[in-house]
Amino acid sequence: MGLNQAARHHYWEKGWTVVEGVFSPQETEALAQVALKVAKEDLAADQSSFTADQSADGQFALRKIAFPFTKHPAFRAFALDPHLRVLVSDLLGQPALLAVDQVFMKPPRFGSAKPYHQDNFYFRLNPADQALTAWIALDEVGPDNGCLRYIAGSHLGPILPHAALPGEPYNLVPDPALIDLSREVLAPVGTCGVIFHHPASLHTSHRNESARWRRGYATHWVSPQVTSENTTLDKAYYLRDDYPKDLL
Ligand SMILES: O=C(O)CCC(=O)C(=O)O
Repeated sequence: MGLNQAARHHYWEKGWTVVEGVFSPQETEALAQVALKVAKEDLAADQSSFTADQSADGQFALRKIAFPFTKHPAFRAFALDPHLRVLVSDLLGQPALLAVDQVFMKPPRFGSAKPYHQDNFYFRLNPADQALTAWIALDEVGPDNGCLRYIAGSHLGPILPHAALPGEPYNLVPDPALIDLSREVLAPVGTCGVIFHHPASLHTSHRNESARWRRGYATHWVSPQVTSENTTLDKAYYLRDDYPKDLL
């Protein structure tokens, strides 16, 4: 099933769109459990501030699983789900190739904020209109547990200069004076839903203040025409020998 007209319009006008119920509750819950297992393994191997948060009482929690596609076959099956790919292709107007992925973890009452940023400051993809992020909700996500927030229409503006936040070298952010918070819109989404956002969309998420998890599986897609000004696509998944040939 493809994307409806209203969802497509919202994406191109505002810079993101929410599609509920893309995955089944069973498969989503199974992947959420895999995410916990992989995060535990990753945390055992690396508790550096680049990947983990530390609470006031000294507990560690993984903030992000890097390259989950390479770490467990369940991520691979999930990311290459045919329904998801149809929706991505609909937005790109081109065949969709999976380039890279990550899971953003926010444990209950612990997960830290992700400050405002534009993905294309990091990725440098061209043409940006033929690339997007599909952020898959592995939990019900609302204002209390750190839903995504967007600056409406920011994808139509330039990529802003970003600089590291004091004490958070992994978080590169634009000058707050350049972010028009009056245009901020929250994007709650149910478990199994997907938020698609443009690489130039300014987005953020707050700390998880709730007693429940907030896990988001971010899959980053490009069309065959897209190139990067940096090394983002050098190890793109669609270049791997084990990427299904019929999806190229
Ligand atoms: O999940 C988050 O809090 C951040 C997500 C994000 O920055 C992204 O998917 O590009």
